[in-house]
Amino acid sequence: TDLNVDELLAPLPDKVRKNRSKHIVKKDPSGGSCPQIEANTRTVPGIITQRGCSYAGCKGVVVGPIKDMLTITHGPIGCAYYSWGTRRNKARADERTPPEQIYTAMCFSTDMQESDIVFGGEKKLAKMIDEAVEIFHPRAINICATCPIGLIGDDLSAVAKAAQERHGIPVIHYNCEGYKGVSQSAGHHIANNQIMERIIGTGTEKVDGKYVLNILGEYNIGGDTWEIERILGEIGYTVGSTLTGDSAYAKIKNMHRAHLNLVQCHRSINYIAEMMETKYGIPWLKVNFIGIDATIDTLREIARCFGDEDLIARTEHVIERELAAVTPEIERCRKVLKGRTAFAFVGGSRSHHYQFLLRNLGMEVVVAGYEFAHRDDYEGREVIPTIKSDADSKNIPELHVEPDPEEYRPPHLHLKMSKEKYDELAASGILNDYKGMYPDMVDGGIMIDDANHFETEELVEIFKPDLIFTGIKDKYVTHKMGLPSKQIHSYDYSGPYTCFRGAVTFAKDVAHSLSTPAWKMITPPWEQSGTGGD
Ligand code: CFM
Ligand code: HCA
Repeated sequence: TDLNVDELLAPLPDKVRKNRSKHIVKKDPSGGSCPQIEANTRTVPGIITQRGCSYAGCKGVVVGPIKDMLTITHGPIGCAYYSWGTRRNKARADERTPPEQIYTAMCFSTDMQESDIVFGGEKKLAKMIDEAVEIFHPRAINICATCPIGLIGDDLSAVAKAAQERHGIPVIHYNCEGYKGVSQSAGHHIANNQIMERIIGTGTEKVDGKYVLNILGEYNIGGDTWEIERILGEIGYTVGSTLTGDSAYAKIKNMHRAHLNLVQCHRSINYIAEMMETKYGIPWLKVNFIGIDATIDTLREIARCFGDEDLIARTEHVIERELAAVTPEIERCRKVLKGRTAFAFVGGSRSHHYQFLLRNLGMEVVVAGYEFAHRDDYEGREVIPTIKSDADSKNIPELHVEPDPEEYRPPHLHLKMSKEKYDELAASGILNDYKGMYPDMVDGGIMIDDANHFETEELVEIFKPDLIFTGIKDKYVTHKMGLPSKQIHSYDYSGPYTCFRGAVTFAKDVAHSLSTPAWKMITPPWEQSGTGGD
């Protein structure tokens, strides 16, 4: 299918058409680098997009999953309620965190009322912190701001500081008011800054293990992290901490003691990866545990980073064993799915990652888009210096970090290799880099940033995909069009989808979804006669 972007956008008003055309790029079949795509800019008001807010990115995505921190949403009850458990970031007790110190299944909010909005909410927040400490005795507290808090000017920093002195535990505040940026992305950055300044590096424990890895940008949706940890553990790695799936304050503070940072979701956590590289000399490796071949490539690259022959041999052994266990089931599903096409519309990294898994099943993503990624997630990190900052991006402070006088060590020492060997590895380009989604798109495929409902419907008409990845806002719209949709944020109550076993669970879910005759029985409401259009 050859898409004519002008035709697609023709029904829109001139100004909107001009704006939206910059957010759509086609993969050039004759090769060449990625054309510039507009991203991380304001959505046209009135357009129905899937984006969320800065609070969602900070509380819902990055800090909320830290299981032993009691996270308070300062604001009216709605924001807390709608970020309560819907993301399916799982957590369980472990050797550092007993069950009674896990707060992720609970919901804490100051429940601001009209009089608090008028007279200020600082006293209410301070009282709530006291109450929370008295009842739960948490190790540390997060306070996340919602829109009205910034509007009425509550001084979170002062309240947090006073509470920290009163109770002798860290009380960390996040000025992540919903409007702070154009999407969730702003909230990721705000959360990254505070975690870096207030948590990482404050621990003094040595983390045991010859090869200690952190997993950044992995949130344990549906248990994803646990499957990754199982595989890494069997190869012989120690996972120091994740950020932030099933993570604990008690571990995050010692993250600077790891040897290598793996980055699964680049969008939400690249700031910390980069800052830890500068401050501690810990290199980072972009990984992908979604898809069988992607997992195999990732495991081989991690082993290559340390260059230890034993580790390389154990890696191959685990790959061989896992592959043998899943291949028959994958082949069965592949028979059903081969040759089918899909759209992938997710937040800021899965639209890329899941292309590998679908390819293993014989499927191809023909249209892919992120809700809130930046140009580098599409075009690769080399474009970062050319990204124009605007009033919205200037809203988020850039932290300035320097090598830590005590804790910095050059990267080759972290990786336990000679300077020469490290230079060779660095020259191969696998460290500290992300090439974005474009190189992995199918020839002629479409990348679309911040797609809206109008464009989604039009694109479905044109490409007639067999499957669409969506979130909750677009899922049912596409169902009504007779198109199977996979909720690829929450996995529709399924998962884990990572590594080898996860690929089988995913393959079965998709094969079931595409084989059901239900889709053929649907007549969309707008094609039914006599409904009066309601
Ligand atoms: Fe990263 Fe995520 Fe995603 Fe994201 Fe999200 Fe998510 Fe997502 Mo929903 S951190 S960018 S802000 S991979 S919550 S676990 S599924 S939009 S593609
Ligand atoms: C968020 C969280 C979300 C929402 C998913 C959806 C998630 O962005 O605030 O729209 O269905 O994964 O839970 O992305």
